[in-house]
Amino acid sequence: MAAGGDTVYFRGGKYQIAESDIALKTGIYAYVFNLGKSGTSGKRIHYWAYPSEKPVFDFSAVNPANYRVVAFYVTGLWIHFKGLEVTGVQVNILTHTQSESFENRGSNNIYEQLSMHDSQAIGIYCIRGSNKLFLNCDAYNNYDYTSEGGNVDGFGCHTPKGGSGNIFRGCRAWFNSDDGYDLINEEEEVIFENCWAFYNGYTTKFVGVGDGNGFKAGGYGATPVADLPNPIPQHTVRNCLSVGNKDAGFYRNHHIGGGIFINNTSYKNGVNYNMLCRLNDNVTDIAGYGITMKNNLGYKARSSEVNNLDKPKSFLFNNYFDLNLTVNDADFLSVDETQLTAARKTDGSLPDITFMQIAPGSDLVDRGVNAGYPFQGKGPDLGCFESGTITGSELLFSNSSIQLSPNPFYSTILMTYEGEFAYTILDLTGNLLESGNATNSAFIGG
Ligand SMILES: [Ca+2]
Ligand SMILES: [Ca+2]
Ligand SMILES: [Ca+2]
Repeated sequence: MAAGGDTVYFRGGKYQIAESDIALKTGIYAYVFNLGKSGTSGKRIHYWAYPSEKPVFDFSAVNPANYRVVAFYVTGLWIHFKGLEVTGVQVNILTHTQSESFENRGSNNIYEQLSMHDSQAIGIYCIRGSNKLFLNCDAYNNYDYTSEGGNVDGFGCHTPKGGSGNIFRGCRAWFNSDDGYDLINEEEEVIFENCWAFYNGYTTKFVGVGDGNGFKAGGYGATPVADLPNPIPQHTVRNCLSVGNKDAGFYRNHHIGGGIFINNTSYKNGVNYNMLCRLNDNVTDIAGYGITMKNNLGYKARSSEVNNLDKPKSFLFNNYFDLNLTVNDADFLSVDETQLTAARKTDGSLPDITFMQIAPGSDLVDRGVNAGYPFQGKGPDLGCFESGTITGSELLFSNSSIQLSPNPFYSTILMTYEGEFAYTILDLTGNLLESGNATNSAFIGG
């Protein structure tokens, strides 16, 4: 049996899962793979694709009558999934229901380079656990055509109080029949960085099905006030891209106050930015207040660029809707949406695309305010892609140390590393600039 620090490799090819493989049935749930075994602090159990191979887990033959199907049920801690593909997860209940490709209940887990697609199930459904990283995952073509259809999100994060430190980075969600990312019922702050959402709320033939928000960043539905978290968490969405979703690109979903949106790009959504909030009673809908928005960009909303934003009661800096500028196709290197589904790079990171990249000479260049993140030129550009990206940077791994030698040097560096790490920054002549310790990631310098 795997223990902390071990790696279980899955060779490439198709794994046809059978109904007899169901590990556990409890209540209305059938859990196929029951992953309750934990690693230990800093020593994860790794369930990884064998290098450069693609294992595909096909659940299309698992269809137990009257059960919700959870393909991977993850209650263990300190687990790292990487490179697995999950498809064909079924729904067989005709009334309100849901199935899930992954359900997470453990803490300190990493979900990396996973692909959840062509199922009737939510990609990753996270309802317990803290300090999880969802890195470079894709959820697409997930549509429940058996029951009501509109309950399949690409990613859902709904952890109760204590489930803090959850981050989505470099993920994509498209053609999920409900929302791309959904945080309704999330009781701790969640961070989205460099994530994309497009064509959610539609079938692959663009038939409208569910809610269809790219980023549903909050809300508590009809939850009574006494059951709400205190304080109400305020999620951060930055450097994210939302395109052609059925409803809003970025949506507050009746959340109580607040929320942080920095350097996002919203294009051709029903509403590009819908900041609809509620008063503390969680009943009275009201225009968004206490919202922090910096350097956001929108273009070609189908019905409205910005809805439900109380500008005097929010903290707005250098957003396109308040600046004296014109956004048109000439501001971008490309408006070719087909680039959104380009293959990821070999390290799993998002593909380099020209779509929505700011063209040289555009009046969107350097029009942002310094939001505390790296930028090129005199200021951040508007939107999710900073122009003039440094090339020639390199990462050299030696033992447990990393040397960064971009030229010229960023004033701030985001270091992402699995587990705890120590860092020391020296200048070219060997003088100590900074040192410290961090877990998973750290912003250094600035
Ligand atoms: Ca949803
Ligand atoms: Ca322009
Ligand atoms: Ca700039």
